[in-house]
Amino acid sequence: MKAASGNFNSTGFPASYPNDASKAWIIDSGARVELTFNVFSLQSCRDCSCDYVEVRDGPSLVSPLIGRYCGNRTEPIRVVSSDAYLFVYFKTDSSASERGFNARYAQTTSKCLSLMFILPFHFKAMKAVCCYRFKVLMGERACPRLEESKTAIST
Ligand SMILES: [Ca+2]
Repeated sequence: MKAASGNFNSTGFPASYPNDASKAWIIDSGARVELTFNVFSLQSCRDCSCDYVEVRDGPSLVSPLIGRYCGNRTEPIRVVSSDAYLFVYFKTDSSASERGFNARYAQTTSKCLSLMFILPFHFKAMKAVCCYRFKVLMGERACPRLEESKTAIST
């Protein structure tokens, strides 16, 4: 999707998504992009192994993983890329489906905005900033590499 902003949904949304399906979206917004899942309701399984959405910081399935999401979220999931691209992959297994998701993306001019980031696997909300830079922990220094930020997440 090559546009400054746009919307996309899981297949069939707001009706239940199909089983045994997979679909990928590549967002190319021309600038750093903020992606928000406003509605998010997927089957919930341990480690998001049944139905899930993966978001990657770049244009392909080998770009760094930002998070794998599943379950029913009452708070929006927000992700900010470090460049113009995000890769979104939606995968479902052979049984049980939910309503799915509705997502919106838009260019963001903010250097590192404050956002609520929901940790994959832990369902734990924390105040964070883009590039996984934790404002509270790390202050206003430059964005760390992903490895470094994973360390920050786990502490
Ligand atoms: Ca399923």
